[in-house]
Amino acid sequence: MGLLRNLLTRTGLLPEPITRTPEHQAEIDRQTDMLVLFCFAECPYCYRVQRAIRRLNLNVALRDIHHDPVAHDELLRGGGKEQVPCLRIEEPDGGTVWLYESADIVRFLRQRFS
Ligand SMILES: N[C@@H](CCC(=O)N[C@@H](CS)C(=O)NCC(=O)O)C(=O)O
Repeated sequence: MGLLRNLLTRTGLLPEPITRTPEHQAEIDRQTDMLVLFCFAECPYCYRVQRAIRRLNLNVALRDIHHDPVAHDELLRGGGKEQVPCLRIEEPDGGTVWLYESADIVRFLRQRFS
């Protein structure tokens, strides 16, 4: 592990991902295929959610609305507002939930994937 990475991990800035058996991770990966996080790089609330994603070792697709105009339009049309972070959840029954608020997104991810 590099020095910087080591320092960031020890100070809690870069949380160590939890580990799972390959089978369990594959099942989690299958479930997280249904998730997309709309965000942008300079947003501290997005960083908070991305830390949780890293900690929980989730493969969640990221869409940067400042660099992806299609993602920007999708968020606005689907979620109803331009605010990030927003987690798009495609439910097994075909429904779609647009979950705003970093604290609510982190709570959802922890409840579902801890
Ligand atoms: N309370 C929200 C705050 C999110 C927020 O303020 N995001 C900013 C970017 S850092 C944003 O999207 N602002 C544009 C807007 O609200 O329309 C959270 O915790 O997620």
